[in-house]
Parts: sequence; C-alpha cells; structure tokens
Amino acid sequence: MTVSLTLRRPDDWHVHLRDGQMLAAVADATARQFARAIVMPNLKPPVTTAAAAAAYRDRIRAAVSPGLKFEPLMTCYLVDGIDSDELVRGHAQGIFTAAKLYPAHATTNSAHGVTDVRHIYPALEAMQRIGMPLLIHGEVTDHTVDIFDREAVFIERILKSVVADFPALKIVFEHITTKDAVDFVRDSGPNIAATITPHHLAINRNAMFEGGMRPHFYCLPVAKRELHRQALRQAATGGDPKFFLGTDSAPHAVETKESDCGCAGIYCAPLAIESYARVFEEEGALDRLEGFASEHGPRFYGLPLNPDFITLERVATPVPPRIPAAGTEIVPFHAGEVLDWRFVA
Ligand code: OTD
Ligand code: ZN
Ligand code: ZN
Repeated sequence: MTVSLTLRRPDDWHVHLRDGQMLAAVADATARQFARAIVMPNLKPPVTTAAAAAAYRDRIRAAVSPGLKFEPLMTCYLVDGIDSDELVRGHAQGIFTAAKLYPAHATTNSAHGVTDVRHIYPALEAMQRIGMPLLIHGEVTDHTVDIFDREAVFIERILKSVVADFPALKIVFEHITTKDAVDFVRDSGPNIAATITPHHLAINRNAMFEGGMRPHFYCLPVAKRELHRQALRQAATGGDPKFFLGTDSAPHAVETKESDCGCAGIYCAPLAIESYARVFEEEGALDRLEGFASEHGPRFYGLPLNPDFITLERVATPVPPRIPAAGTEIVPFHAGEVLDWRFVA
C-alpha cells in the first residue's frame, strides 16, 4: 500500500520567477505546488514601482497554465532614497505585499540595491507604520569580510540597528544559512521571522567541492558548515512559527552556471515540497511539515490559510538531470537523485 501524506496547500515565501521565456518555462513548477508565492523583484531593470509590479504580476498570471490557481504576491526592490509614498500607495492598492532590501552587490541583479540602510530609513518608517513587511537579503558586501561570515556580520553591523530603530517593523530574514541567524530570529520579538530553503537544509559547503567544482550547488548566501545546516534543520522542523518555507528557487540556464564566472542560484522549484519532506522525515518531524510549509508563513504575513490540500505519496521519484527551458536547459536541485516523496496533486 502506498503511504501518503496530506497537507494544507503550501505557499512559497521567496521565489525568483524571472521574466520572458524563462518565466514561461518555470512558472508552472511553482504554481503546481504552491497557492501563493512572494515573487522577488530582482529583474533587469528591478521592480521599483507599483506600476512595474502590477505589469509583472500580469505577465506571471499569463505565464501560468490555465487550471492552476496561483496568486503572485509582489515585492518592491528598495533603492537608495526610494519614495515612501510609492510604497504606501502600492501597498494600499494591493500590489505590493512587501519590500525587499538587497544590499548593493550582495547577490544576482542587486547592483541597484541599497548602499547604506540609512538611505531607506524614511521608507522603513512608513512600512513600520502601515505594517508592510521588510524582506532582507542579509549579507554584508564588504570584501574584507570572508564570504562565509557575511551573514553573521550583517546581523551585528546592520540588522541589530534596524531592529532597534524600528522595533515594530515586520522583518523576514530571507534564506537564512547560519546558526547565528537562527539564534537571532529566535531571540527577537514576534515581528522577526525567517525563511529557509530546501538546499540549505540539504547541503553544507562541502557540496560545492565534492570531487571537483560543483557550480549547481553554488548560490547566495553560500552554503555554510555542517553545524549551521544542523541548526537550520532544527529550526525548520522544530515547530517554531518564526520559521517558514521559502525556496529561493533561482533558475539559470546551464551554460551560465557552468562557466568561468558561474551564476549564483539553485533551481529547486520542481521538487520543492518533496525535498522539504525528505528533511522532515529524516528528522522524524513529518507531522510538522504542514506548519512550516502552509501555516507559519500566512500567519506572519496576516493572510488566510489556503483552503485546499495537497497529497504527497511515498514513492521513489527520480529527478531529471536537466529540464528544458527557454531554448536551453536548467539543472534542477537534486538532479540525478531519487527522492522518496512525490507530489501528486
Ligand atoms: N541567490 N541567486 C539569486 C538570488 C538568490 O540571494 C538570493 O535571493 C538569483 O539568481 O536571482 C542566488 O544565488
Ligand atoms: Zn537573497
Ligand atoms: Zn532569492
């Protein structure tokens, strides 16, 4: 008899859906499993106005196959000196769910990001007032700081002062990768939460160097030591409502990953819930997957839980080595592996 698992339909609280042909290729992978997703604004050019976000939302809706019910939740890319009225208006119109802080040059397409957090203080003031969440890519960009330390140093140098200056601001510390971040979020007030990706639960930094350079395990923030992965697994599977699902699925064409300057990003959307299910099963916490995947996120964002349910079956599920997309191919996370769970509907 096949063992199955039924969960309230989950949401993805952090995803890169891209644009154009790539959007057309990847949209269904997210929309199949997730009812809603927080869509990252790091397009070229970045999404910095409500009009641009509304147009992007239309393109996403058009890219999703008819029959899939999916709600893209849009974010504003914060830039130095951004007009807080634009944020407030976009939020009031139901276009912006949240705004995203990229420190300039911290990750893919972040060149227009914030050079000093004080340059967005008026925006943070307004967001605190209206209850609009701030999503943070939490890494310093100081090249004298070791790349593996950039998240921990960000907490000390920047995040602590933002939290002190805006004590009621809702903050999601995105795609956390360290025990330092887990501890910080746990010890903060209820307005501070974090998303955790499938890949940071599954791999440590060794994966990038296993028998040679492995560009498909390279993403930002970069995977850390095993002790950090263990802390993330405890946080995700421990039932604490401050931690919830955010895949950070970030597709790149294979030739741009396998290059002399390979792009950062892991495409984990196609088997996202299966990947999380493996972690929760390994930790003996399958009964807590639903909270992490489907309840903690909406509660933090103040949105209703999804009314429908999904089913996973415990059957061997081979992951394709490559997925055709946009005239080329993408190597998905877990390529060539066999996962134990399969999303059915
Ligand atoms: N990290 N790649 C990308 C974004 C994320 O920092 C992130 O959220 C991307 O390609 O957009 C990545 O490695
Ligand atoms: Zn990021
Ligand atoms: Zn991301």
